[in-house]
Amino acid sequence: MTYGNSSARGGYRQSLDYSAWLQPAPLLSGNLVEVAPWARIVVADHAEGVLGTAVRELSRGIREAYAIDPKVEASLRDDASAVIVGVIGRTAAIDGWISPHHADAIDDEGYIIQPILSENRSLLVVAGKSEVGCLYGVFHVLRLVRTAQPLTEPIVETPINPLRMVNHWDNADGSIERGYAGKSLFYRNGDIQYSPNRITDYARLLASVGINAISINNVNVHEVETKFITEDYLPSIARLAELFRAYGIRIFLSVNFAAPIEVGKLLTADPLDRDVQAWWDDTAVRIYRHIPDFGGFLVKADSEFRPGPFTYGRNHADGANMLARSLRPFGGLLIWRCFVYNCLQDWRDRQTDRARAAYDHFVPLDGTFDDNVLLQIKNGPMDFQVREPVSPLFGGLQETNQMLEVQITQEYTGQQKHLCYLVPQWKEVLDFDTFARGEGSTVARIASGELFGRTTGGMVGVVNVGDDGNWTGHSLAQANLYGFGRLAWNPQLSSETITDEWVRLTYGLNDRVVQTISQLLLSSWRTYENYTAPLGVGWMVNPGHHYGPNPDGYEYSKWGTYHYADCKGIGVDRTEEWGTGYVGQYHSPNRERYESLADCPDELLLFFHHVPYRHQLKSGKSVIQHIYDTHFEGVEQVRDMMSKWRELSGLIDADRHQAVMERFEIQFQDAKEWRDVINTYFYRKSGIPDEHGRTIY
Ligand code: GCV
Repeated sequence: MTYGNSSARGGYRQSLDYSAWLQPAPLLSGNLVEVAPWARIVVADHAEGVLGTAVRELSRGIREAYAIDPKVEASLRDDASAVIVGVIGRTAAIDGWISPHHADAIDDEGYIIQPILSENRSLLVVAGKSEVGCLYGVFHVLRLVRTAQPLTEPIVETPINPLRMVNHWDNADGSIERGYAGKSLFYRNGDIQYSPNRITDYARLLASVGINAISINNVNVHEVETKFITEDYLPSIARLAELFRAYGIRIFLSVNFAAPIEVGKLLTADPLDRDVQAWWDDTAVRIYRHIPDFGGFLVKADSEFRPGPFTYGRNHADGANMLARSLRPFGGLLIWRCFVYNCLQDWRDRQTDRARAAYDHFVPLDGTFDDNVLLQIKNGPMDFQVREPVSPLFGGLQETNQMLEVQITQEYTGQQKHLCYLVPQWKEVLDFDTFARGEGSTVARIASGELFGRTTGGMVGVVNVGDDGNWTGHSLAQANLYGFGRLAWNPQLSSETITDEWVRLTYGLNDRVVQTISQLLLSSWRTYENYTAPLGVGWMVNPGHHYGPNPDGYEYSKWGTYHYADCKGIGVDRTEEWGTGYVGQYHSPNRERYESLADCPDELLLFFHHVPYRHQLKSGKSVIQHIYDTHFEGVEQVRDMMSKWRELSGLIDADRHQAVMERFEIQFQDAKEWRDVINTYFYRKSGIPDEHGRTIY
């Protein structure tokens, strides 16, 4: 069941890289922070379950920050200073310290941090309505301690999104689809194998940013993983679930829609067949017997050759509701992905538009999904490109629970070899106004369920973690995981706040370090966009692995991913008047803005319009000159990033400095390749030279 590579790999569990954003504070600040008076005693009414985890995390954090071992006591002594951790209405020691007004402001997972200072004692109360609320409160306290911030005012926090989830695309053979940080943390050689210590360390990283759900296997469910729902695998999965449960994280499984045939030996997987429903009902009973707090199923159906209800002439709601009904008696959720399109398209056909597909499939079904179903919607209509418009399903679906899916793993954004910090991209998505209920109908409000008064909602990220010693391959890619969690907790946080927090927690409090790394992170998405596919056109990558430039790599393929560059111009006409009509899936005024060549934002121009190379952008440049300029500029920006990073030598630890430097060197070489391939491609297509006479091949 377990594997021993954490010790075999020479104790990387002690490395700074491994600690990620949970660095011991003295290491960060260079000297011990003055001991907080409350830190010597931790009061908690018991030390088991998630509250036990909270107490252990708090004790550990205090030990690391102040080099003292706090005493853990069951009740509060009259005159003692202490930190009290407890559940409102249950823990006697917090009675009277929490104002009803604060208590009313939090939900089940929220918390209140209440400092109480008097002449003779100093108390810090960390209270939640549940044990997991206490755990989140503890992590908040430790975040402040670790970044040397004052703890003098009350803090009242409650998560905006009910579900804050990561999806693993891990396979039983240990590989990870689109994984760039080593092998799976959960599997080896076709079996469930893991290091319990490593899983616990992972769970604490996730919980520290508020993640409360995890799906542990690839949405492309292969032969072995199809059997995860059987007695052969459930005992091991239950032990894994236990490790996550200690941190308030519920596990989900991706399931194969055809499992009734492949595992159950039925002749059909038709969602309206009674035997099929009974088979899934039995399966749910079996799973909950092993994992009483099992989260539910995640399903990719009728997508990229995965089986689904279409085979039986049924629709997505038939499929999703059938599974949801098996889970309902246990409080389980059924998450159904909307990444559905025709992946056997003919490139000659210019009317079929992959961008339209999700909306066309799902909007007609709005209102027909059960209450414990959530539709999981990728941020854009295509597939995690460096730049896409927001999926019009947000705002299109109004009577269905939904989740926003983003890709933390950098499939199309440099595969964790390149620095590409995606928090600013996700912020743009969350802040996008769909106008579905007039102004202010943002994606953030839709995903959380608030705008349409839904029963649940949330954010999910395809995670970027593997068994590499630093979790994410590129050390700085840890910031994407951290930022995802923080945004899922509160989409209103700014990119700057999240970035500043992460850098301080991970690299310490030196101002120069904080400013330099923050700036590198915050500019990196735009830099990556500059030297890769321009103006929202996407895709110009090598087929299959999706790394490196190949402008025609997908141009004559079946995947529906075309840019239509010829000698005169480039871009996809998705207008209602002349094109595929995709623009019509947006509400006004987005619809009019995208339809109009004059109003369409530059960065999405080629997503919505086919234009001549000399078409003038709002910036005043022609499309072709913009392409040349951004590609030359992008490479210079990477050069600049490298020199900024070089200047941090001596200010941060040598190991991480060196490892990141090596990644920058790869990024620099690759950015030059991108620049030259893309510029040359467009020069050869258009015959238009660069105004500045720079080298194009
Ligand atoms: C898990 C893209 C990726 C696939 C992925 C798919 C999905 O097409 O390239 O690897 O499959 O998205 O999101 O299901």
